[in-house]
Amino acid sequence: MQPYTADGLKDEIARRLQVDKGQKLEEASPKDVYYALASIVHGEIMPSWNKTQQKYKDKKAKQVYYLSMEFLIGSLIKSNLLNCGMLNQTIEALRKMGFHPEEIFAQEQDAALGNGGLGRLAACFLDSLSSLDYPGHGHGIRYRYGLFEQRIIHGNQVELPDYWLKDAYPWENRKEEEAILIHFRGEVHMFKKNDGSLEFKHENTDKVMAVPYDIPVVGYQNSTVNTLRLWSAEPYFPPEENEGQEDDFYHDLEHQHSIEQITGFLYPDDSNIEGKELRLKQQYFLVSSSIQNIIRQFKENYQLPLSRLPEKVVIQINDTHPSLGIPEMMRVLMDEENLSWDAAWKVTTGAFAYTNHTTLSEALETWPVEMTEGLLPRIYMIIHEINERFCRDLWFNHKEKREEIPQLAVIADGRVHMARLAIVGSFSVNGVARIHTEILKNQEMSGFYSLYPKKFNNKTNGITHRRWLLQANPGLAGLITDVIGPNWIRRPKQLISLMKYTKDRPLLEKFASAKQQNKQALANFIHQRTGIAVDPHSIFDVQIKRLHEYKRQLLNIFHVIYLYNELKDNPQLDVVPRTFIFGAKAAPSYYLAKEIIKLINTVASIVNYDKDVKDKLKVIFLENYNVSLAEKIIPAADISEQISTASKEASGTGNMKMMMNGALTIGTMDGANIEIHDLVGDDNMFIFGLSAEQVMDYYRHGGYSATDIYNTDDRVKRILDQLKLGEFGSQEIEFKDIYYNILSHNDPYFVLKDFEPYMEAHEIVERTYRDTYSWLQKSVTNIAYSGKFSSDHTIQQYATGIWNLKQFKEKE
Ligand code: DL6
Repeated sequence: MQPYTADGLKDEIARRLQVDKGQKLEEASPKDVYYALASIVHGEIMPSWNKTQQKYKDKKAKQVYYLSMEFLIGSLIKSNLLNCGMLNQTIEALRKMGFHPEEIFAQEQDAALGNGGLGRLAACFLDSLSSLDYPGHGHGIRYRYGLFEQRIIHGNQVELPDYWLKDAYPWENRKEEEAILIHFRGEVHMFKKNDGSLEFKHENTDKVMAVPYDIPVVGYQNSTVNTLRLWSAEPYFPPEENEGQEDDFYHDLEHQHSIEQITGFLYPDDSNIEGKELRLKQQYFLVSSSIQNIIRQFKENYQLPLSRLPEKVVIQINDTHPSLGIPEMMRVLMDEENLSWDAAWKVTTGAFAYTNHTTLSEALETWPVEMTEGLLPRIYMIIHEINERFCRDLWFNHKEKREEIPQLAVIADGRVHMARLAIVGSFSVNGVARIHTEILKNQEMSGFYSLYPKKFNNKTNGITHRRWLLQANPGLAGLITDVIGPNWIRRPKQLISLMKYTKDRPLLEKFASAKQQNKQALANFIHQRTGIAVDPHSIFDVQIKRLHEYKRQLLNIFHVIYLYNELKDNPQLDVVPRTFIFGAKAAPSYYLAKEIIKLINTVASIVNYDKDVKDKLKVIFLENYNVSLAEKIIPAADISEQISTASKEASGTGNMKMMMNGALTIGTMDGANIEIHDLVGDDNMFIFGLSAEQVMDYYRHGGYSATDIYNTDDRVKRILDQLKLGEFGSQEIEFKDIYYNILSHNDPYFVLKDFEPYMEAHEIVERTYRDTYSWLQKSVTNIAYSGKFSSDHTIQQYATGIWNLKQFKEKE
């Protein structure tokens, strides 16, 4: 990529404005400048993009395709500039032009094509694949509406549509010539061929065009550019049917609308899978276009028989959502490529690998047989056959499993079980943190684990340190480079060298000052957004993630209420001032989650204006939490709240992002917290609460009574009564559902059970914070050990442990 100087860039922006819009620089708005800049960067990327694809083709490299219903890529302008090696010059050029760089970057609306964890993970993985020179691409959906925009009105979450494409999106290239035809509904006819085998013809189908839009995925200063291919649904117009269309204008319009609906919006729930037919349509639309595309490219590029596809192609499915890819590949191989069942099965199961992201039972997808059969008759036939063969194998070859067949069958109780399909049809099944994988192996999927022990493996999640440290926290990143040199950028595990400096007081002061600047910037942002002045010297205590009962934002706000009560009782209490910062979206239909959002906002509206607590306590709920907001909050965090009910959080990745930015974790032994703990130990994080074993034991055998805690712990009783009696709300009934959910449903997520240990852990947090030197040592220790959680490391593990994929170096 061409090295631009700041002045060269400035001139080029001015030139583009003139040529493309007939505008002088002085007349240009921030949006105009953003588009001119994006077009320059895109132009820089294009040659490397073409070259990379050509190289893969010429060298017949093995490729991984990451299939995901979600890619939460956020904004790309800064990361593209960074990865192209143009970020510093751009900042300088924009300043010279009289613009505030952040204002220009903020013109790009986040591509919120994901709900949270699994979607953001996919985006980090793409970044690492390119940065490590792996031939790896994403396939997803180009939703016209991304995850809803959240507004808080009178404390309530209100959802607005996220029409992120209302302005042109400068990073995508429409590739109409590579469109693919998708078939829904219709009838399947069976014929006997001359050789006696059967042929299936799927006829009278509803046809939909899948049009790809390609987004470049730029590696970090290595000229590798992979592709994120997002599919958009459009009507299919066969040439002969074009005539006379105008006769049925309204019918056509309606038809067109129903087709475009397939990629109309992202389902906004990450844990409770709605059994809507449109969602099933989206899933098949994604996999059919991707699989047809992958097979077409394999045939064009490799000139090998399809039986050898697994040598050159591996398909990682992000959760069960793309598992229809398995029967879809079977369909293409058998019906279009004439492979036998056995040959097709060998290819398919040699190509697919499945990642599980949750053990929550409500998130495990199943689809009604009638719906699947009606919408996808040929696919259903294949799933049926997969199930028949699998059950037969169990019956005859695994006699010890006969009793378990109903719990293992792909089709059972009138439903298609997607996780079972994914396990049966793939060669690898992985969890996303050690404890999560152990729970899959020994509990949730134990029946399958004993059948296929070799399929199961762990791949602990990771995050791209380029976005989450280098780009989001330039102050800290620069300081690290000053101390240990720049090699950590390409080898993040080298952050460990920071351990040599944890006793260097003057240096620790510098770390403190980098954090302080970030806190000041966030305080300014909060003030501008909410009008509330927060003390930048208070502890910034942060919980940012989807709102879910198991993530226990409720426990956090109970702690806030407890502190508030203490301060009301004794306004002179000597406490370290705290600012509690929340960001969370609730699924629109998740009533209790929305009640918890309302509670947080209600508590905030009382605490923030109460003169008795003065500046000792502030509660901030930042609306519309998204990737860009995370980039502002994370560098400023002192405390990272990772307080899920143990056994429930598969991994978490916010824990890793905040650790990497020097926050100390208060958390349960859950998900990847355990692996953070392995590295930094009790001295450098605040662990509390029930273990996963204890939680599971209570679920199995009972023995926990929330009412007993309510009756014996005055602090808990006071808080719950305040909810019920309306102290935190205008009416008596305000938060009764939270109250009853805890007391009548026996506190399913153990909020009361963990309350006491959580309070104690927070007391330790406060004591530790008072000792600035020791706090800074712990903070730097966390940064030093965080390199292990770079997604570069995770991707290396996938590449060697599952994909058998090689880094593609120029010399090869
Ligand atoms: O693996 C990425 C991420 C994990 O870090 C979180 O622990 C997990 O909750 C999340 N799961 C999802 C979707 N859940 N479902 N279904 O985003 O995945």
